[in-house]
Amino acid sequence: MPIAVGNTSVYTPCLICNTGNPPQAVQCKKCYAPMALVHEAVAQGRVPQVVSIVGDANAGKTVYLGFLLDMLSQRANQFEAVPRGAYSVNLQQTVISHMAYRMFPPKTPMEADQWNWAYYQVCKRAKHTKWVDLVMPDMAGEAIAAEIASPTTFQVVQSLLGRSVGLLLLVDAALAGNGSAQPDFFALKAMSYLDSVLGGGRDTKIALPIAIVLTKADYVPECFDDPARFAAANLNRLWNMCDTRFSKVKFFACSVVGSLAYAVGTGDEGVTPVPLHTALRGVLEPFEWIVNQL
Ligand SMILES: Nc1nc2c(ncn2[C@@H]2O[C@H](COP(=O)(O)OP(=O)(O)OP(=O)(O)O)[C@@H](O)[C@H]2O)c(=O)[nH]1
Ligand SMILES: [Mg+2]
Ligand SMILES: [Zn+2]
Repeated sequence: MPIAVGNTSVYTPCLICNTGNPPQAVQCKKCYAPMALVHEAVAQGRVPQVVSIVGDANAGKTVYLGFLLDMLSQRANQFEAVPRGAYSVNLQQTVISHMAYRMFPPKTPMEADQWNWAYYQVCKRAKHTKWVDLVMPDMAGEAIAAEIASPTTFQVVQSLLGRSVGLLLLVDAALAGNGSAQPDFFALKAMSYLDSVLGGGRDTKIALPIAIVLTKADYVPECFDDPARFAAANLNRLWNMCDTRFSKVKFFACSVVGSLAYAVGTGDEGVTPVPLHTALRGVLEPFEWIVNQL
């Protein structure tokens, strides 16, 4: 869908922020989204839907998204997923290969031009098979926090959230269960930011489907029994905000490791958790719920 600007040059609008880019551009010059998203969407003849994954730094976004995409490509629970473009496989490959060496993947860099983007065609084999095209970027927690603290510092975050048809908000349940108020405050800020970006009126609740995923639930197993109750008790500010302002919110618990060891270095690098084996619990459910809402 190239658009003509002036009468000489042809620019391609970015799928995420609409900025015109030269046809040979690899990344959008404004938000760094891969221009391959646009080319793929043109080839498909359909505009994909964006599902964003947000959460504080270290909440578990990269690990979660990597495993989710891998489960989808392995046809978990009758899902089928086709990556559109080889770049879409990078994130899943990074996460799986690190975990095979018993390491968690590295922290996502703050620079948006280094984020991994995944563009997948997903469907669930059922009576009425419905394919959905999804774009899911792996954003850095620090960038999300910076944008929430002073809107427009990371324009791409705002453009993405404004374009999203569903949202996964990841919250560190282990921290919250340990009595830290940080996850609650971050999530509360994120929801209030969303409230203003999506611009709901005072009396109308926001209908965007939001799955709140309580990560690292292996540390707090009671989270699996009743995630909503865990949130009401340990993330009370978030829970109240959701109740007042958002109409489609559901809480989920998730964990990707079965057992952990702790490695202590000789220097001052501190203690590193070593994932001894992978045991996925609750990874697919939040995603499936979002897809069912679309
Ligand atoms: N026990 C446990 N730890 C986890 C789990 N998922 C993630 N972690 C830990 O959380 C850390 C951060 O995970 P990431 O996925 O890199 O977090 P992130 O949200 O992408 O962080 P940024 O890239 O900084 O935004 C990992 O290095 C692990 O130590 C889990 O299911 N169980
Ligand atoms: Mg990350
Ligand atoms: Zn852009």
